[in-house]
Amino acid sequence: FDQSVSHCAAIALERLWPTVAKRYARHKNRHRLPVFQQALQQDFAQLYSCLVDLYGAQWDFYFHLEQTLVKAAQAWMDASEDHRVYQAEHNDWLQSEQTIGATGYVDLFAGNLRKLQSQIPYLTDLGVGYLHLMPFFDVPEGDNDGGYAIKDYGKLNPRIGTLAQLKSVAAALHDNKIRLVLDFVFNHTSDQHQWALLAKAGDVRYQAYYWLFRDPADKAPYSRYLRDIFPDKRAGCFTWNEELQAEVWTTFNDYQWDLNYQNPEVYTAMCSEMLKLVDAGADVIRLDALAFTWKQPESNCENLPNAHRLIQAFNAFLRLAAPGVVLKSEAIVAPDEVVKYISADECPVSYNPNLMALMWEALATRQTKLLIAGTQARSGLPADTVWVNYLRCHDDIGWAFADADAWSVGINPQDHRYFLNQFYTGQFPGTFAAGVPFQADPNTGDCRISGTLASLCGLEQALLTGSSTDHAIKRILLMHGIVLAFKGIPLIYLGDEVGMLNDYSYRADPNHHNDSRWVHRVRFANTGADQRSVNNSPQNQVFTGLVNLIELRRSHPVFGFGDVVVLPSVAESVFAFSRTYQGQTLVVVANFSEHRCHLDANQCLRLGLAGQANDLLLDQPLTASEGLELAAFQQLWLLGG
Ligand code: OTU
Repeated sequence: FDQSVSHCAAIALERLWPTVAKRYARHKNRHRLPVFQQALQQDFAQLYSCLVDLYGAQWDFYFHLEQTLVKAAQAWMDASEDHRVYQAEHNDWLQSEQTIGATGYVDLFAGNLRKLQSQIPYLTDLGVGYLHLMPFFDVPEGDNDGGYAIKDYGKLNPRIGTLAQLKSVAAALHDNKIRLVLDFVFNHTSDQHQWALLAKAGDVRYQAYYWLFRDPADKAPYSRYLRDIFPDKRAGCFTWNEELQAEVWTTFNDYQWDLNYQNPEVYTAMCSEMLKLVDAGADVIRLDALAFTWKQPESNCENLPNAHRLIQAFNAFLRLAAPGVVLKSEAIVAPDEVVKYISADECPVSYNPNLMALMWEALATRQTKLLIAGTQARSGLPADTVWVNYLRCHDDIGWAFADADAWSVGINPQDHRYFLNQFYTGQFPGTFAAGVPFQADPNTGDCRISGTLASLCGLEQALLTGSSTDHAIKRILLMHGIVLAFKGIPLIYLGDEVGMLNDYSYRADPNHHNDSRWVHRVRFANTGADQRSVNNSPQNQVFTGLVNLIELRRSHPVFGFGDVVVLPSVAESVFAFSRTYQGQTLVVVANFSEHRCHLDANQCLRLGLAGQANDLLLDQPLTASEGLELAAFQQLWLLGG
């Protein structure tokens, strides 16, 4: 008797298919049924295999399997033709040099969805083809973690707009070749979500949606192993609830209740919630806080094998329900853990926190040895997957480089993180950075960093002290340049393109004062963006410099599909990598120091530079055999034949 997964999946499908076929026999899109059936032949086994691993031992497994299949079928049958055709287009755009990413808050950037629609030309001028908007769903008034404590995934925050407006924005974005990225906040819901309210009212069915502990002894096998994610606000990951007379698992804020994915009903219910994002027009779904979704006793409950299995189950579901929609990983964890989320079967798209943290590290130290060591082994990805490279986002910066990489270049990682925190919070003598600590942990001395790109690069300090802004602007453009030249989707945090500075007004806001990330969540109108057309203003220098970099990237396919190789160290402050595509080679050479740096012919040779190459940035040929000169924070984009 063959009990292999594929065999069992085939039998399960044979048994379940008649239910689906019967249900949609008279559906207006019944002509789509055969295509769905074909897709199932190919992809059902993966869904089945994930669900067997996660829930196979539950007495009602078959019921949940059927539910999942029926939901996928329904999504497939009901989808509008336009939407489906757009989303099913080939995913080449992920790798393309044309794709520039941007991210921001609807309310901060534009006010509301209606006004956002009129800002689309601003985005297309920047070349944006990927737009991640922070969650704008129904949330409790007051503190709601910037939209990450959701009450209802099917309803919008009325200040932002209506579902109809969202759909019209999505259609307008698609008309402009901009893909829409929406958050699936699936690790937790708000404590005001209908499920949480029912749980509090005593409904045991919904109590089983969350992690409730009435007896501290039940909690101990978990709590002993967990680290504090928001130590600033609360010690431990649990919150006492009066109504339930129990502690609730709350990894983040006390009003964000972790969902219990051991319960298969939570998985199927969340599949439906995810489809609401698809229905609204999402092309990419960002899996928020995905590392925390599976819990297991005697483990730290981060990055567990079943967290991967769960994400794969969502991926497999999506492949059937809405092929073409792509999952993006938000694992801001150790580099070796980050890569485990990236594959065609799990998340084809992922933030690149390693590159991000290491670029800031190099900028502080003016040394690139850790940046080189940390990226050399970790930049290549499986086919059809892609990094999102970024400098800033709406969150903090954590020093998520690998300890082993630090040791390999003679750096003590613990001490170094302490130094970086001192440096970026403006406490290290001679620092240029104006950042604010986030979640400082008095027990470990650990913290993370808030602040805008420009403030962290020294623009705020230069303007405040009336000194030259030259180096700060060069740092900003160096950082943007690397992200634009590296392999992956470059992501701009809206406002950083005009050098926005920290906004300290959050300190007077009762809902935000204890969350320093609001220092870099700035109303677009307060970024000085209108100064970008005033010649030689800092905003103008940053904006025009960035636009130039973007235009260059978008005019050379090597920036898209070209494989990346991080080159060996040739000088203390130099970071170099090459990209090759269709016989063309690009070598990027960047100086992370304010001191000029001369590379002689030998050093150039070690970077693979021998004859003449054209520097795209200076728009002139350079002859490497005569050596190369790099000014303060200068980068060269050398294109050879
Ligand atoms: C995410 O970030 C969101 O991006 C945050 O804005 C939310 O506050 C949070 O989840 C809760 O929904 O701790 O400081 O990977 O770095 O998931 C940011 C681990 C966070 C965390 C990340 C989380």
